[in-house]
This record gives sequence, C-alpha cells and structure tokens, in this order.
Amino acid sequence: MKKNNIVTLNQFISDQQNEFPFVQGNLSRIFRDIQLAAKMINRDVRQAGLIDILGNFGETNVQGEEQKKLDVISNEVFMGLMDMNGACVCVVSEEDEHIHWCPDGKDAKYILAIDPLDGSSNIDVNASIGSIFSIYKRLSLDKPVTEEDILQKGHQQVAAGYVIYGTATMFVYTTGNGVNGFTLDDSIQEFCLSHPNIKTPSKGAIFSVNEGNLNDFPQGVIDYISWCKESNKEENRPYSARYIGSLIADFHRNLLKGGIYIYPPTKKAPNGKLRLLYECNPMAFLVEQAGGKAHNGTDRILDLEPKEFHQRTPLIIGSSEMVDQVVALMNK
Ligand code: P6P
Repeated sequence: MKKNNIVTLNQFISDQQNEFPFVQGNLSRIFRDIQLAAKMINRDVRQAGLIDILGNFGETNVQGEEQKKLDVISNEVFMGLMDMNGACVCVVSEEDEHIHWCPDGKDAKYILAIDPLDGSSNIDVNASIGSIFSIYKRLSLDKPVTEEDILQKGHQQVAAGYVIYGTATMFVYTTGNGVNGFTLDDSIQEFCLSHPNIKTPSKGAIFSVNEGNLNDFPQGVIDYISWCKESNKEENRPYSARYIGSLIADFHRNLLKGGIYIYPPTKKAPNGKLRLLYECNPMAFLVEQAGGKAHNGTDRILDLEPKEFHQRTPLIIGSSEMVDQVVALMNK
C-alpha cells in the first residue's frame, strides 16, 4: 500500500503549534485565510484573460502606479478575509494609502502588511507574479493599536512569506524556524510540502538588476555589475543576468539557486523603489532564515526603523557572500 507522505500546509502549521507554542490560535487563523486568499487569487490570475480582468483598473495607487484590475481584486480578497477572521487588527497594503481597520479586529493580536499582487506589470504578459505578507504582533493588548504597533522593525516580525503564481503556485513562509515551501496540488486544492527547510547557497552565479538604470546607480553597484561580467572560469564568471521585473520571481529563483537581487537608489527613486513594510522586510526575514542576507547599502534591512507605512528603501538581497561584496563596494 503506497504510504501517503503528503504533508499539507494546514497539517504542517498544526504540527508547528505543538513544537512552537506561539504559532497558536489566531496566527493559524490568519495563515488559513492567507492560504484561501492565495487560492482565490491563483484562480483569478489563471483565468484573467477569459473573464476580462486583465488590464488597467483606471486609477493610480498611493505609489503613483497604474493599478491593474487584478491588483484591486487581490487587495479586496485579502481585506474581505481578514475582516471576518477576528484575528487581524488591521492591514497595511501597497494598494491603500491608509490603514485598513478590520471591523471585528479591535481585540485581535496581529497586524498584517501585504503587497497583494507584486509584479503586476507582468500580469498582462503571463509572467510570474505573487503576493507578499508580513505579520507582526501588536505591542500591547491593553491599549488601542497605534502607528507604533504598525511601524515595528523587521526583526520583530512573527511570520512572513509569499505566494508565487508561476509555472506552479507555491506558498513559501517562515515563522522564525526556517523556511518551508509548499506547492499547490490543484487536484485537491491543498498546498503540500515540496521544499522543506530551504537554505540558500552562500554564493551563486546570477545577478538580478534593472540595468536600464545603470547610469543612475551608485559607483559601487556599477563596479559590482562590471565584475559579474568579467571572465573568470574558476569563479564561474561571467554570471548570468536574470531580471523579470517581479521581485518574488527573481527572489525565489535566487533563493533556490543562489544569486543576488539589487534595487539600488536611482535619480527616479532616490530611496530605491521597493517598500520596506510589505516587500523588503518579509523577504529579508525569509532570506536570513534561509542563510542569506538583506541590506540597503548602509544597514541590515531588518534593523531599519520604519517612519511611514509606504516607506521605500534600496534593497540588496540574496546569497550572503554576494550581498557582503556589493555592500563593501558601495562603502569603499
Ligand atoms: P523596475 C514590481 O513593480 C516591483 O515592485 C518588483 O516586483 C520588481 O522587481 C520591480 O518593481 C521592478 O521595477 O523599475 O525594474 O521595473
């Protein structure tokens, strides 16, 4: 009789509850609903071209970016589910200028920060996109939630992860006890453990950066990119340039194979483009749990003090030796 060795995400989380008591109750309810949101968004993403939900929504978000219909739909899916579970006090979303307060969340313990659909410029051209989440515990249950509860440093996250809608749909997360990846089995609509205890190589041969902005980059980044392109057989150079315009897709490939993703400051984005609360912090938590590093050129990402909800920061993230090399060149 074939042993059923499937471990579903729900089972994995409930097993974790025994080992790691803080992953209890409300947090697993939030995970349950993030999973459900992922399945709903996955369904919409994969049939978007058939039900006329590709293309622009017709408004711009707080980032000044053209909202895609699927950006808005994904945001509404997350908000709807978080409003009902009584486990989430509020949600910070890339798509909303202001905090979304969950009606039943007054006494809830957790705060969610999300990029509901990252890489949305890729939606209409069928390239991989994803949802990113970051979870904090409110600082005190005895007083109302304030900005202080929401603007916590990245190292105070209790959980973080992403869902990548790629050739397969995967759910990758950490609660501070390593990184595990689950692949959606469409036939049973369950995320099943496929990538246990992910560790990222200390160095790789892939660099991910938008070289269209090269002339704007700090000299240290320009020097690093030139170094990546030099021939050196022993060091496996020239490295491969891989950049698809979707942080999650570039990050996920580099996490598994080794590599580095760089979004440096540019004239157009002097503080970088990526947002600290719901892009850089969750990815930094994940990469450090997998043995990698995340930096902004001056500080470790997880040590940055957030000052506003949609704050941006430069991002250098991936294999530890590669991040160290770029940071050293930027500070030479
Ligand atoms: P650029 C998508 O908008 C995103 O936030 C990341 O997913 C992606 O890596 C980056 O921006 C792409 O930005 O300026 O290179 O098009």
